[in-house]
Amino acid sequence: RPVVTRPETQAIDMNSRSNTLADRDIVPSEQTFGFLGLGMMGSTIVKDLIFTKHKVVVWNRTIDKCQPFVDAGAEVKDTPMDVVEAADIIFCCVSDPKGAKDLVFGNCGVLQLKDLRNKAYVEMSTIDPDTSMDIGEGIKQCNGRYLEAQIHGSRQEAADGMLIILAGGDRTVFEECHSCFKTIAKNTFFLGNVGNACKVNLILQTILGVSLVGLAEALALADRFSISLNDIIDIFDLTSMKSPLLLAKGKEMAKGDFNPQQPLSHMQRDLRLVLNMAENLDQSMPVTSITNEVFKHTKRLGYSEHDSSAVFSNFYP
Ligand code: NA7
Repeated sequence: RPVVTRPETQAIDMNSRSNTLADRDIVPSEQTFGFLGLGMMGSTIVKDLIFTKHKVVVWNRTIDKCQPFVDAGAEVKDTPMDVVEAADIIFCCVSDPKGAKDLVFGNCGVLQLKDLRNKAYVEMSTIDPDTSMDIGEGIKQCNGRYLEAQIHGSRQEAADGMLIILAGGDRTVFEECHSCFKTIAKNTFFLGNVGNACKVNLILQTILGVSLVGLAEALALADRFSISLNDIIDIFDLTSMKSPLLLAKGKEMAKGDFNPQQPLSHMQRDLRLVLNMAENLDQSMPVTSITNEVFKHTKRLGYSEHDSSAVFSNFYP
């Protein structure tokens, strides 16, 4: 089996700007915004918030990643708790539900501050509804306000300011985040109670995951017939089935270019969360279950950090 090399980590380009920002006429909120988690998504978001003149205080587990943001004008703090102390509205954007909970309930976490009056906490990490409700309850018990603001879109869409924000929880927080959301997203939806936005986000991810496996399996069959994958994609483009995302993913599969826009490990995490959610409802999800197995196996092949389109590799011996 060929050795799979990890994709190169791309350094954030602090000077790049999404073209959309010029047209959006953003008047920055006067509030101070905290940001926990400077991964690929978090970095891209914070970079644009600083550019649009928001006051930002940052923290990241690996502290070195904070330096470019400090150079660009942000303040850095030693712990999540310190960020909460310094900010009015705190965003969190980390890998998974466990990380999201650690930052709230853990040592030096948000709740160590005990009194969150006049503070609002906004969860952007992709999480399941139960985790969001637990976090929301913890924040509320300390008199804080809570909003889940799930970010739907790829890393490129984040860089283009073209995310979709799916929010649920405290509507006043949603409104107070307006200038931040306008900076990073093309659309925002307020979907009611805590949990609703997480459900909608995970349902969209189910459509994506299942579609990618279908696309990969079909292209692998074409390849076995020695039919050009580019021909298949060109014809697919002319059909009513076409979608910009599937076309882009098909091209990546044809080229074997799995530069991570939506890491495969995140896709599999989402499918796992979907299946747990469905399990609690006794909802049958046979296709999603198989899709999850395919992604799990592709992770074992070494493609966790590649793009979700690397699921194509699963169909080669
Ligand atoms: P990345 O680029 O993989 O970054 C993950 C970030 O999460 C990074 O800042 C990590 O810190 C941080 N992280 C992960 N686990 C923890 C724990 N346990 N405690 C503290 N911090 C943690 O992911 P993306 O930026 O692409 O995506 C982030 C979210 O946005 C994800 O939920 C997507 O679905 C949407 P590190 O730098 O490794 O110290």
